[in-house]
Formats: sequence, C-alpha cells, structure tokens
Amino acid sequence: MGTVEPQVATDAQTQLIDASQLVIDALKLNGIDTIYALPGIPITDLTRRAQAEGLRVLSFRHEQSAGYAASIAGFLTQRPGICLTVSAPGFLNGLNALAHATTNCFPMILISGSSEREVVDLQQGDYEELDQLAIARPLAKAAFRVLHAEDIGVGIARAIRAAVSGRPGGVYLDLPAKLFTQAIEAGAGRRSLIEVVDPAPRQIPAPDAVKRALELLKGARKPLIILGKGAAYAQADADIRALVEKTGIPYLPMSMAKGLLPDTHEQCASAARSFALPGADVVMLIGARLNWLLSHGKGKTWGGKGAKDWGGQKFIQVDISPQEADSNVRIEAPLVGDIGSCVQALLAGMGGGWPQPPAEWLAAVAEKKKGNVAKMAETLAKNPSPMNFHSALAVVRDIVKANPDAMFVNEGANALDFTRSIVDMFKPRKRIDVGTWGIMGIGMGYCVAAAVITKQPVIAIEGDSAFGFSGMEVETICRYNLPVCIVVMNNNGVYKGTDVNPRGGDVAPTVFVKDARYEKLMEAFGGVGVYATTPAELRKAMEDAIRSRRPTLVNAMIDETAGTESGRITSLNPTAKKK
Ligand code: ADP
Ligand code: TPW
Ligand code: MG
Repeated sequence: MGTVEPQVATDAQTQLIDASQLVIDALKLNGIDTIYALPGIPITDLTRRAQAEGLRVLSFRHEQSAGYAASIAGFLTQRPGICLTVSAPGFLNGLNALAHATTNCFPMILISGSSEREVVDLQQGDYEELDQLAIARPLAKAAFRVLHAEDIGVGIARAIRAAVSGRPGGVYLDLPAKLFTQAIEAGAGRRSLIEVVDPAPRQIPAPDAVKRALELLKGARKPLIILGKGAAYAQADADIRALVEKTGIPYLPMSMAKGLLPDTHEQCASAARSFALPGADVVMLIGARLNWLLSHGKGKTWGGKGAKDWGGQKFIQVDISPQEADSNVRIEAPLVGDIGSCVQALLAGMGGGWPQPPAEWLAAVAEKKKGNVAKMAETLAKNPSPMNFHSALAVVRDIVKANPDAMFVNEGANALDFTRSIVDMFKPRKRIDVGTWGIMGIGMGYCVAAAVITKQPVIAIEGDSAFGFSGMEVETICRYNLPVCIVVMNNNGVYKGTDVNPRGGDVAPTVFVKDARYEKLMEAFGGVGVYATTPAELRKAMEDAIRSRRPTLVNAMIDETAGTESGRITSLNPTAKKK
C-alpha cells in the first residue's frame, strides 16, 4: 500500500519522549501488564514497542476476540482489560466487546487509533474515516480522546478510574494518528503521567440501610439469597461464604457466580430453583440484577399470577449502583456499597448469633432438590448412542470435579444451558460464559485471557455454532501454546441439526455441514485434534489435554436431534414452538 507507519522514537540526545512511550509508561505505571491487540495503522508500532518494553502483547486474529479477552481480564483481575485496535473497521470490531463490558459491568478500556480529526469532522474521506468517539460514547461508561502528548497521562488515568470505580464498565480511549507523531520534553512528559490512587474506592453502606436489610431478613419465613456475577467480581469470597453460612439461607448462584461457594454446598438451591423462586418471601440479591435472567422479578417464575404480575417477594438488593434498585420491582431494602463492605457490615450487624430460617422451608427446598438431583442422576447414567448432551456432560462434570482449579468457558444454546445445570463448579470465578446478553463469540477470546491470567488449564464447552464465531483464534491458542481444551458439542447446527428447508435446495438456516471435522482446525496449527463419538473417547481426550497442557480440540459428536429451540429460553423466541 506504500503507507508509512509513523516512526517516532525516544530521542536520547534532545531528551524527548514520544506519545507511544508515554502510553506504554502510563499503562505500566498503573500496573497494566497485558494488552489484547490487533496491529495495523496507526498502532502497529505501539504494539511492537509495548512488547519491547515488557508488556505482554497478545495478538489476535479478530478484534472482537481481543476485546472479549480484555473484558474478561477485567472481570478476573479487577483491573481494566486493555484492547488495542486500529481505526474504523478495527474499532468497530472491538466495539462489540466494549458494549459487552459495559453491559456486564466488566472494567475494560478499548484503545483505538483514529484518523485525522480535522478530516473526519469535515467528512473529507480520510483513510479509515469514522467519528469513533461519537459512536463509542453511547455504548461506553465513558469515552475520551487525547489530542496532545502531554495529556496522555490524564487520558489514561481517567479511563482507568472510569472503568473500575463504582459499577465497572467499558471505556473508550481515542488516540488519533497524529498523536503518535508527537514528542515532548522527556522530564515534563514523565511528570505528566499519573499513577491512579485508589482507583476503585470502597463504598461503605449507610448504617440505617444495613439495619433495614437485616430487619427484613430476620423476619423472613422463607428467605433466599441470589448471588450474581457482581458478587464474583468483588472478590469477597470468604465473607460472602460466611454470610451465607451464618444465615443458613438457601442460595442460588447466577451463572458466573457458580462456584463462589461450591455448587455441592448443602445450602445451594440450584436444583430447586423453580421451587425456591416462587416460594421465597424475602430475597437478598447480592451483585445480581433483576433483568431477564431473573424474569424481571415477576411472572410465573416468581409465583405471580400472570406474566407481568409481581410474586409478592420482598427484596434486599446489595449493589454498588444506587440506580439499580426498583429497576423492575420494588426493592424494600436497597443496600448500596461495594459488596465486600456491605457483606462485612451485614455480618457485623448480625452480631454473634443469628436465627436460622424455619425448618419447614429448609426441608421443603432440600426435598425438592433431592428429587431433582435423583432425576438428573438417572438421566446422566444413561449411555445412548449416538452420544447426547447429557452423556457427554456427565464426562465433563467428572473432569471439572477432578480439576476444580481449571477455568471453564461456556457458550452455545443447549451446549450452554445443559452444561450450566449439569457441571458443578467448586471455586470462585472459574466459570465464564455468555453473560448478560447471551452472546455467541466470547469463547476463544475468553480462553486466551483465562489461560494467560490464571495459568490454569482451560476447558471450553462450545456449541458448534458458538465455536464458529471465534474459531480462528485456535491459531492464537496454538501460537501462545496455551493449555486450552476446547470441546465442540457438535450437533450439526444451531440448536439441532435436523431442520429441513420445505422447498428443497439450500439446507435450513440452522443446519451446518454434517459431521464437520472441527478437530482438524486445531491440527492445522499444530494442536491436538480428537474426533469423539463416545463418552469414553471424550473422557480420554479431555484427560490427555489437561495432563499434557497442549492445545486440544475435541469434536464431540452429539445426537443432532438432542437439542431444543434456543435451549432453555424457547419462550423468548416470539414465534417458536417448543420441540
Ligand atoms: P448476574 O448476571 O450474575 O445476575 P448482573 O451482571 O446482572 O449479574 O449484576 C451484577 C451487579 O453487580 C451489577 O448491578 C453491578 O452494579 C454489581 N456490582 C458489580 N461489582 C460490584 C461490587 N464490587 N460491589 C457491589 N456491586 C457490584
Ligand atoms: C452474537 C443467537 C443464540 S445461541 C446460538 C445463536 C446463533 C447458537 C446455538 O447453536 P450452538 O448450540 O452453539 O451450536 P446448540 O448446542 O444449541 O446447538 N449472534 C450472537 N449472539 C447470539 N446469541 C445469537 C447470534 C444465538
Ligand atoms: Mg449446535
């Protein structure tokens, strides 16, 4: 193309420091050690220089994966995950993840190079012209642009604070190409950098709010606790466990809060969810929103008479966002603060002893749970041919139980819903999945970040459709030789592989190539590919992968008739009938 990358380096003789160096130094000063990136104009050199300066620069095949990796890095570390992209198309590819981070309350900073502001604003058709700042703003918690090298320190400090303070979210930082041609006097440049002090200040709840919450809880006859991914994010694991155990209240973990206490915990009511929700009289939400994933706190799920009817539960909501309460139903006792401080205040307010919930309620939940667990055990014990979701997931369940420190990534429809209910998690922040939007495409980006951050083996249970959204990143996984074991639950399509086009010709929109050999994709880049048609083959492949820590893709052939439309959320599909 003949386009020349800007090449401005630190000039020792004239004591100048250039913009790239200032960006790198500002990130390092704030403890950021990894960048999830995809190089190109105008940030190619920045990626090289960052690497040369000791930052880990993980280079992806698509910005969306880099962005998802950054977003989950934020969730796992409480530091903003940094995604670095080129202008217009690269920025837009990363934008999906930025919006995802904001929606899921994950701290992330999308840093994108951009074109000449003067040219963009006059719409004169610059290389990759796009008004990126304006486009990012509604999808981000905050959005900033730095025009001058001396403002880089402030720009990055503001981006970090915005990402991690209060309710975390995605922040956009716009760095125009021209910025990278600037250099300023080195001493002044260094002095302009800011090491952010206390980026996510604790937020102590008000004593009267604590008292109100405890009074409501004390009077409950059928209390229930719901733990959400905000509780997992907060890293207040021991206190949360202490609170749950001290109260003796049954609890339900939301998807990414699984393992905050082991799913096998006596008080875990997951297997009795559809009994506990409508049955409860007081519900304490800890870092969980009453959004669609909790049926908005209304309707039949909650014992309401109609879809919009409130079930009559009284809610305590522990959340850092003062605006969250009353978003869907009345919150009797909002408790605003960071979860660590709130849970500590609740524990302190309880004093020495605390009345246990009425025995009838506990017995009823336990009874329901026992029945459902027994039913599930029966289903899991079957060994049908072809293999179905249950017989495959019985294997995955054993493997996770034997490797509780492994990270666990999960996306798909049936491949998601069955996995979530069958595979127990034993430790906090191990399960990372489609999140608030139920998006496909997080898979391989999450695998890379999870492996790099935790150094633990990663198990990814992927629908065959879900896998396709980020499948090319198996090259990234192989390139960095990450201990990732991908299991593609291959049922030949979206939800199932049996739809038929009534007119003949093209196959139905939900159907893929039958018997596709996904494992060969992994072999193409030097990883291990396994074609598995039985639970025994699947088990061996997963055990080998975890033992060897070699990148592995197991193509698990699942009965193509086994799934249901949209998995568990068939009812949200406006026109589908349950099949
Ligand atoms: P889930 O999908 O698991 O139900 P949500 O994403 O809906 O969880 O809810 C997470 C909630 O946790 C958000 O309302 C967010 O404001 C809150 N949150 C995130 N981090 C913290 C924290 N450190 N302290 C308190 N609340 C937090
Ligand atoms: C970004 C819609 C939800 S689930 C799914 C799609 C396309 C794939 C389901 O098939 P899969 O799982 O993965 O093979 P299984 O086991 O049921 O066969 N685009 C985005 N996000 C979503 N959620 C969709 C489309 C969807
Ligand atoms: Mg499928």
